[in-house]
Amino acid sequence: VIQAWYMDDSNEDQRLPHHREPKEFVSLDKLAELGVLSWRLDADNYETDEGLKKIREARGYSYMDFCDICPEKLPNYEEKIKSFFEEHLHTDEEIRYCVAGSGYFDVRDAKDGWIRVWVKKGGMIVLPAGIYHRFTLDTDNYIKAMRLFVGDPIWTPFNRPHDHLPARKEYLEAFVEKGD
Ligand code: KMT
Ligand code: NI
Repeated sequence: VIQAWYMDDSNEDQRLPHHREPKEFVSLDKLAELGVLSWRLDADNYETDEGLKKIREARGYSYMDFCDICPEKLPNYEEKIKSFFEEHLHTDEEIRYCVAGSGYFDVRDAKDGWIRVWVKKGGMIVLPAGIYHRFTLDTDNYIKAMRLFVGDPIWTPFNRPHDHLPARKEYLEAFVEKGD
């Protein structure tokens, strides 16, 4: 339910997979080294799932809502789709649990290459505060995601560059500088 790979640098449709030739897959361990955590959960039973409950308790994810990304349900759909795909960071974790559909979360690696993380039904992903990233639907054009947050949510995106933010500096110290 979660697969990741290095992207090519073609300017074709953002909803296409953009594999390199030959394909270069990225392991979930490598994602974890960048601070990107992931789990496989039972999306058909998210209301009662003990696995989800444990993660929420352990990580303090008290807030929860759903984001249904299709033209009928998302106000200002075209505008939002565009802004999701602008490279940005947040000052808090971005936590998404795909309960239907699928989508691509692109994250920057330590050398500024794009890794495309394909999250499908049952996949939950945590992007750490301060990582540059973006989101797009894939060619199936639909995702329903649970959004989680520690306390009152702050969704503000800071488009790149925002390198002076403490969240950015802390991210680099924790996950990038040590690795090189
Ligand atoms: C975000 O912050 O990029 C989003 O909420 C994208 C939609 S969640 C699948
Ligand atoms: Ni974001």
